[in-house]
Amino acid sequence: MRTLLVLLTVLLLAGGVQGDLQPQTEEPEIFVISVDSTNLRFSPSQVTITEGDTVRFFWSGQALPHNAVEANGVFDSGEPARAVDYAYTFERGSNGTYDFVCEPHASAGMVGQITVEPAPPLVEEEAEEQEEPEDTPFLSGSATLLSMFLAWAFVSRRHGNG
Ligand SMILES: [Cu+2]
Repeated sequence: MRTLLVLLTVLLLAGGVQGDLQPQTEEPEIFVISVDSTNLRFSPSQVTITEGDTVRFFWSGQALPHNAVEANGVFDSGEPARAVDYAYTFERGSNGTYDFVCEPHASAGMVGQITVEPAPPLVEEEAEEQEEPEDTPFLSGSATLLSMFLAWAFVSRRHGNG
């Protein structure tokens, strides 16, 4: 009988632990910026991302050498090249607007803009305010089961003693 009680308690605890699990935040994404068929435009030239995301400047076999340099030097893919694979991750707190150019072709209009939106609050921050109604039936179900079992155990013990 004690084993059963332990088993029920474990089940109850497992339910409690499950209730503490928070939904995952969105996975960081990678946005690829390449060069379009005109050879003088980024493609896409404008992206909107979220903090934590990565922008990857990626092209190869280009007719002309290109690079991607942020106006304030936040990122810089280096010397213009026909093949570039350069990634920059916008960390939490980096929200804002970032203009970048291809240095050799900036005057030809080879420019772009990255808009970084703030990331949602950290999971830990919202953990306490978040209600999880879907877990309540299971928890209360386990609690009911446990109290019913305890009552039964109590009664049967009294009968045994009497
Ligand atoms: Cu260029």
